[in-house]
Amino acid sequence: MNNETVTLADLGWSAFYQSQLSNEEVEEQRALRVTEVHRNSLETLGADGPVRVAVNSMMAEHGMAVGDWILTPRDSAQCERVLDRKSLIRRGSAGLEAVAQLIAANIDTLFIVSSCNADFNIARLERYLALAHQAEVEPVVVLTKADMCDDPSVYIEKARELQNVQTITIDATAGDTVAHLAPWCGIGQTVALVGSSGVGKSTITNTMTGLDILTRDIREDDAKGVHTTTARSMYRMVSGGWLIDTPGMRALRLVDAREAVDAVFEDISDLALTCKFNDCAHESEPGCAILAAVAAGDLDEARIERWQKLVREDNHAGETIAETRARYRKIHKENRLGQDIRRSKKGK
Ligand SMILES: Nc1nc2c(ncn2[C@@H]2O[C@H](COP(=O)(O)OP(=O)(O)O)[C@@H](O)[C@H]2O)c(=O)[nH]1
Ligand SMILES: [Mg+2]
Repeated sequence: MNNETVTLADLGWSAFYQSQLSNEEVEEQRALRVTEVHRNSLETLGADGPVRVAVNSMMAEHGMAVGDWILTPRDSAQCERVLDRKSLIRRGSAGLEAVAQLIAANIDTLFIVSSCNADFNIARLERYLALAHQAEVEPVVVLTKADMCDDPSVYIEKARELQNVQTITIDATAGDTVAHLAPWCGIGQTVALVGSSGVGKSTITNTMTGLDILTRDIREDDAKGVHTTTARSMYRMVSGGWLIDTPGMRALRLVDAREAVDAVFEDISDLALTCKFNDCAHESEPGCAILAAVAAGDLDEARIERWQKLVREDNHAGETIAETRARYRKIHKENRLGQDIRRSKKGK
């Protein structure tokens, strides 16, 4: 991010944030954008350059993400307020914890990266679309390795299954990537990348920033604070915007995303509202609008299955520890019951 001076507008400041400030705050406070989040401190950038801010209890309670805007008095580095976010990417944490981790705030665009090859997978793209929808970030599907594929238009065609989503194909290693992604990467704009390993996220990052971040790739365990100093999280792009790359971006799971999943499958979820039973499982129930549409050839069964899978996954992600334990207990009990029945049958 070098030491060149930036204005608040360069950093993405807009009326959305300005309007949150009282007159007093306008006079006495300064706005800083969070570029790195560590356990006890944050790195931030403002109109007067970088400022290190100690994490106080208010921030700890609020939860901080790279990309956040905070206010401090002009002559101190004591954070007094975290401004409302226009977007927030969270993820469900691994294991039995029900707490969501904050990954990145105030992003404008989520580049959902896949390749013009076997990595291309509609179900995965749909999951990321739900994520973008939930985070209130504009999704753009970026298909890399177009240069290694005979006919990239095949993938554009497949991506049409994703409703109303912009899709572009690029060669991430080529310099013209900067021009292709420019509409989302200009001054004041912030982007993040998601996608499987090997699809070209680091290559895009290097091309867009002119840096060589590839060689010091962030490791997933950074999220636990193990290697927090290996990489910065918010990079300036050559086109003027910002790219947020945090370890948590690598393993995103949906949490509390039922509404977002339904939005990605709007045609199906709308139709489901007209089923006879409001807890219809769309399996064999009478009066099921979904089954009727499939029978009439109006709906693709594979899409319905993908929708249900995401809904199920989200149900589990949103449950509390107690609910997870109860679910496991129930499964365990059913298994035991099954064993008992089998055993008693054998015994006969
Ligand atoms: N030819 C070509 N190679 C690419 C493209 N995108 C990525 N690669 C190559 O694919 C490999 C994996 O890319 P990388 O950026 O490390 O993927 P990441 O795991 O998503 O960060 C590297 O060898 C890249 O040079 C592309 O659009 N065209
Ligand atoms: Mg990488």
